[in-house]
Amino acid sequence: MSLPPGRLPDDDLDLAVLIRRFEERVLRLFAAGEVSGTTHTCLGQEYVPVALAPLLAGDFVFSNHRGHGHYLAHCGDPKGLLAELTGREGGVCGGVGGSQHLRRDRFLSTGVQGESVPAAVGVALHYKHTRQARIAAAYVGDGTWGEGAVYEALNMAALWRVPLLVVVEHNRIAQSTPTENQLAGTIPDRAAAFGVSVSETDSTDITTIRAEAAPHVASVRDSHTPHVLVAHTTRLGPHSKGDDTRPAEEVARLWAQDWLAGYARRFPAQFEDADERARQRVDAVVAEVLARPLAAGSAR
Ligand SMILES: Cc1ncc(C[n+]2csc(CCOP(=O)(O)OP(=O)(O)O)c2C)c(N)n1
Repeated sequence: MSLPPGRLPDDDLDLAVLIRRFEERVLRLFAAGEVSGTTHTCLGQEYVPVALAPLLAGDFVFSNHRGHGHYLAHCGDPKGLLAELTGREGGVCGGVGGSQHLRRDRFLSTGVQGESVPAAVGVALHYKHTRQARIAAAYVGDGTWGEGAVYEALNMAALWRVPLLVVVEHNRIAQSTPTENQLAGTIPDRAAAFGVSVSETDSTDITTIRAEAAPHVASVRDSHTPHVLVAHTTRLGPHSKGDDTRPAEEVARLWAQDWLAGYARRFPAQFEDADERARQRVDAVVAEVLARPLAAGSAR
């Protein structure tokens, strides 16, 4: 049965709302002293990994400092993630990695900007040599195009023709620096300089983004040609915890355009059901995880 235009399948909406409620709770838990190390949330950007996750099942996903949504979309497992953030038993990495350093199966995140792209090229080269139909995907921010490693990696990826997908979550800010103050030219032009193909999307609709990305992901997989997918998006939250240096009016303007609130206005009944499920799930995850003992290797 086809859905009305713009209406998301329940699974996609459930996952996106779960990520939103999870991230909101992480900020509250941080304020309560329950989170070890630092944390960066993906508030406003949830829909990007939700859109891409089904296209990348079985692939290697590299994530960055803002990786909770990536982890939840690609691996599920909110309990393992929360236990990792709070240094409790059962954390993805035994409570040692924290928010930015998650490793599980074919998922790896790093807090070092740009570090993932060369590593992803290596994994992609391995997949090519061993004739696996897998690709390596790396999520990076637009600010990470200030890192030289990204260009060395793109150079080798194009030269060696490896199945690499770079997903740029282009939120127009890097910590406190607006993109226009630090990026000369454009990201597509920079990728094109290496002969790497680029696609861009402004959409916040999960179904649309997935449909747009599908042929590019298929081409990376089938033709072993790297691709850069630029998703124009919005960071609604602070860079990390309470460090939003943008004027309050600008942040208010961004929240007024929140993609999820817009969805809730268009499909209120479906949204309310999904929201209730997400809130209950996050409540249950928090209650269970915080009742666990601290992990032996935890930094707390
Ligand atoms: C090599 C390196 N330099 C600096 C930092 C500190 N740092 C963490 S996130 C960040 C900004 C990242 O901006 P962007 O890539 O646009 O991603 P966003 O935070 O907007 O998602 C900075 C400077 C770092 N983690 N790694």
